[in-house]
Amino acid sequence: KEVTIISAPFSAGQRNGGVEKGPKYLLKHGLKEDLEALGWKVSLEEPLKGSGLDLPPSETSQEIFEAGNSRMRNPTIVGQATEKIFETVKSVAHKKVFPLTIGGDHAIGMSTLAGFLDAYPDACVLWIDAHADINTPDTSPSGNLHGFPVSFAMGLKRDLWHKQFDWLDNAKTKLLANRIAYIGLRDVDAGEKVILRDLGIAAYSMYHVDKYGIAKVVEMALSKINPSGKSPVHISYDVDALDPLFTPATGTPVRGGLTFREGMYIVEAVAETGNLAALDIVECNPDLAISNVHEFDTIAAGCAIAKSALGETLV
Ligand code: DIR
Ligand code: MN
Ligand code: MN
Ligand code: MN
Repeated sequence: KEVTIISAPFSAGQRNGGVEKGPKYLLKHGLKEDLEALGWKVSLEEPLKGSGLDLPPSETSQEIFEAGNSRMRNPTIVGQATEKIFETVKSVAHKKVFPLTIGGDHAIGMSTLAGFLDAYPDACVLWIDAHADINTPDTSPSGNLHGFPVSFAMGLKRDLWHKQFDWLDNAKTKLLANRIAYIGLRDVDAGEKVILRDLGIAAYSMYHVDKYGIAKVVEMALSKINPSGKSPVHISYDVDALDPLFTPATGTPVRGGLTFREGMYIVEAVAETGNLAALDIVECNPDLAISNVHEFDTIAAGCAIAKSALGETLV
């Protein structure tokens, strides 16, 4: 049992400063020690260290890349940082070590998906999020690259990309539409809805959680993306999937989210299958906490996701 925590203090995929502090806070809260207490051998990788790519938006010049009716913000910095994180996730995954990537904003999802799929071409993905993060340069209302990682990992609208994302062409395996399912959706952009529908992607919104209950939703999601029950599962967990009651310190909170227990149940249930082989925890932004309680709750929730995913049981 070996896990590498990949620290990704990165914020250029969106416009709130502070999300780059997520890894530091999660580690200070005791993430590494908690996993060691569960019997894991834990190491730490910091692919952005010394690169200057970990600065908050206020300290970097803002770039907008436009082509026709398509747009993305800060492609140079995001492209450089995500390539470095990709290389690290890829090498950890090829060593058969569990990559636990902590953000940082969700733009790093393109790195973790591409890196994990490079080592495990049959991998499938659960994307736990209020948002679908499958915008393309011509659908994004914001241009923020944390809203793009799924479409990049799939290679959608490749001709509209900035050249800084050419590294994705070197990733061995593209994410296929029948290998990803969403849970927790409740703020999906109009263009994203079209993509989800056209590609037939399994998307369980909060409506489905209410209707079927979380246990059934997890079961349905896994049977769609992993019908054999034998493929490794990557969970990319945006803490804004949880209701803002539980993770208030995040950049794009949306009411009506998962309860704390529903959120933990998802990772517990996948862990129980024995197939969970990679995890991302992203979008903890301590600067957006308006009280110490907000900060504590959000960071504690991030750590709880990691513990539940890596084998902590309640009794
Ligand atoms: C929105 C917000 N769909 C966008 N995305 C967020 O800007 O593309 N993802 N917040 O986590
Ligand atoms: Mn989100
Ligand atoms: Mn939105
Ligand atoms: Mn997200």
